[in-house]
This record gives sequence, C-alpha cells and structure tokens, in this order.
Amino acid sequence: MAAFTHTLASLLVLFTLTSAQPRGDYSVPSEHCVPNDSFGSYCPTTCGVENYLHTYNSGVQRDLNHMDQLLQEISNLTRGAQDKVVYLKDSQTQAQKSSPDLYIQKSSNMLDDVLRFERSILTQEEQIYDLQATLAANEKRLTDLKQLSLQLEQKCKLPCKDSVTIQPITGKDCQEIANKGGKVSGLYYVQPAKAPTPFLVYCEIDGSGRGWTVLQRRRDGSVNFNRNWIPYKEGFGYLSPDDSTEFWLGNEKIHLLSVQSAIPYVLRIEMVDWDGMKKYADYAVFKVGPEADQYRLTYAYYFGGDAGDAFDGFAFGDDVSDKAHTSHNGLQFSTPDRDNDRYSGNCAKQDGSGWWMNQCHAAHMNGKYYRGGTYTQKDVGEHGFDNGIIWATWHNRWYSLKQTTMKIIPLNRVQAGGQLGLDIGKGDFPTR
Ligand SMILES: [Ca+2]
Repeated sequence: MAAFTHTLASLLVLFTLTSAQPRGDYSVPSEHCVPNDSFGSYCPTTCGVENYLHTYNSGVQRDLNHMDQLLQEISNLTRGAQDKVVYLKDSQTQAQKSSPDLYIQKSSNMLDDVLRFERSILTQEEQIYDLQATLAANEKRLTDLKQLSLQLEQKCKLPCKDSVTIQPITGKDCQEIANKGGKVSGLYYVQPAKAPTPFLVYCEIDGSGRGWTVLQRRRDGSVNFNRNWIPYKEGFGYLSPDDSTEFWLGNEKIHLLSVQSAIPYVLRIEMVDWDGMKKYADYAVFKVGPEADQYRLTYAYYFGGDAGDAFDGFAFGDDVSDKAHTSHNGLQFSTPDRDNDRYSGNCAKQDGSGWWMNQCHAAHMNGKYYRGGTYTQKDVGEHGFDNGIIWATWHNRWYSLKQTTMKIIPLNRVQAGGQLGLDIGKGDFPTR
C-alpha cells in the first residue's frame, strides 16, 4: 500500500507537470534549458524540473503502467461488483414482484387443502362412528341369531311329536261316543255300520251328553270350496281338535253316517252373520243317498229353528228363481264337473261350489266366502250370479254369511235334550 501511495503521489506530480507541458515552449527534451516564467517564483529554475523529469521519467512511466494495470483491475472488479449488484437488485425486484404472490397463493392453497382435509377427516370420523354403530347392531343381531340357531338346533334334536290329540273312544257316530263316556269335543274315529274303515270326525259334545257329528264347517274363508266331484265325495279342508278349521267331511262319509241306523238323524245348520248374530235350522230324518243316486239329499220335514226354512226354497220374485225352483229336498248333488241340477245351465259351475242344486238355490252353505257380508253382481264377476254363503229366509241372496256348521245327531237326542234351539252346541259362537 505504501508503494501504491508513493506511486499515486508521483502520479499527481506527473499530472501537474504533464498538464503544464503544453504550455511550455519545449516539446522536445534536450540538454539545453530554456527558462519559462510560467513555472512561477517557487521553481528555482525551470530547467531543474525538466532534468528531474528526464531523470525519473522512466520510473514514473513504469509506475504509471503498473497503476494503469491496477486501475484496469479495479475497474474490472468494479464492473463485476456492479453486475452482481444489478443482478441482486434484479433478483430482489423479481422476488418482490413474483415471490410473495406465488407463496401467498401457495400457502393459501395449502391452507385450503388443510381445511379440506380437516373437513374430510371430520366427515370420515362421522362415517366411522355410523359404521361402528351398524357393526355393533349387526353383531347383536348375529348374537341373537346364533342364540336362536342354538335353540332351534336343540329343538331339532328332539324327536318329532304329533301335537294333535285323537280321543281314544270310538263309535258309529259321535252320539255313541258320548254315550260311551266321551265328554270333550275333539277328534274321534267313527265307523258307521257299512263303512269299510273308520274315519276321523270332529265331535261336538255338550254338557247334556249330546254328541254332534260335524259334516261341514266355514269359519274364515281359508279353504276353497270350489271343488269337483271327487274332492266333494272324499272330503277336503282340515279337521282340528279345537274346531278352528274349515272342511267338508265328504259325501261318501255323510251318506254312510246318515243311512246307518233305524233312528233317523236331525241335520242342524248353524250360521253366524257379520254382526255376530247366530241362527239355526233343523231338518228331521236327514239322509244323503249313495253315489249311484248322486248323493241325493232327503229329509222328512223342517224340524224348527229361527233361521227359517230356506231348504224349502224362497220366492225371490222372478220366474227363474221362484220358490219351487230353489228348494233342495230331493235334489241330487252337483259339482262344477258334474251337473245334476234342474237348470238348463250348470249351477255348480256358475256358483263355484258343490251343493244340492235346483235352479239354483235358496240355501247355499258351500258358497264363495265374502268378507263383510254384502256383495254385489259386480263382486261375483262375469255372470253375476248369487254365489255367496246364502240362507235366503234370513238374509237375502246378496248377503254372504260369516260362519256355518252342518252337523247331525240322532233325532231322539234332540228331543231328549229338550229346549230345542236354546242350547245349540259349543260356546264358540257369539251369543246375543
Ligand atoms: Ca243343468
């Protein structure tokens, strides 16, 4: 640095001298000195200065060159530094211009993402709770089902047991069973005189020791009574020990029962309407002929009852269905596939039942089951005939009864029981 300072001092002197040079009158250095007043009074002789210059010129020149080089380097360095500053400034400007927006945008986006993820997590947490609850419920159901399965498995291991009780006493009919000591209503085997084998019947045995053999039962419309000849011959529906089911005992069995003894039977028809009112009709010396005579119905006379004598026909007020054409005594049995009626058409087919058809009926216990009682030609369908469960001397033919029972008992037992009609059968019929 000391050398540099010295050089700089020399340089300043040189500049001073050099700048003075054009004002001198000697452009070519020489041994000869020409005095010049312009150097002022401080210079003893201007020639001394010239000599001095000549003496030190080469050193100064060297120093100048060196200085020039140094200046060049400094200048280079300065330029480099300036470039850097410009670059930094540019970078800063650039950063100021672009970065904040970009980063704010980026951070804003990230914040949005975070919020979204938070919401997503909350939703998923709720879903997880729901699923956990469902899982718990299903686990409980599974446990219950396993429990049930175990119970059923244990039940299945038990030997199969028939829960239907068939009473041990037998007889030719239910009255004989009652005579032999049968006191409870239920299922019994009977074997009429000419029956090849015993068969099951429902016996209705009352407190007076009367045993009714039940031939037919309508309760709830659960059994279809639109059947052909063979089912009506053999019987259909279901017998139950508690009298809870519907059935037709079968024409062959009814025939065998009704013709078996010298003591005639009374047929009692009980019926209940949709108001719960109960009525009955009795027919003495009831018989059903053999199949060869198409299970013809006969009875001696209307024995009594409060439902009226519909078996004798009813005057409906039109030519086709007057009283004579709707009576039932002496008529053969008809089914949709076997027309034994007195009508040019087929009553059983039109009405969808098996019955002792005339042209066609005033009583129709095997008719179609209509809930509620009243029905119309529209309800019946295509032909619009009266096909309900009808007892025309009580309700008109467009009223279908709710419940019916057809049952028989030896004539002497009805008389012996006394008070005809006041104590009719079991207490399962509503009374009024
Ligand atoms: Ca016919």
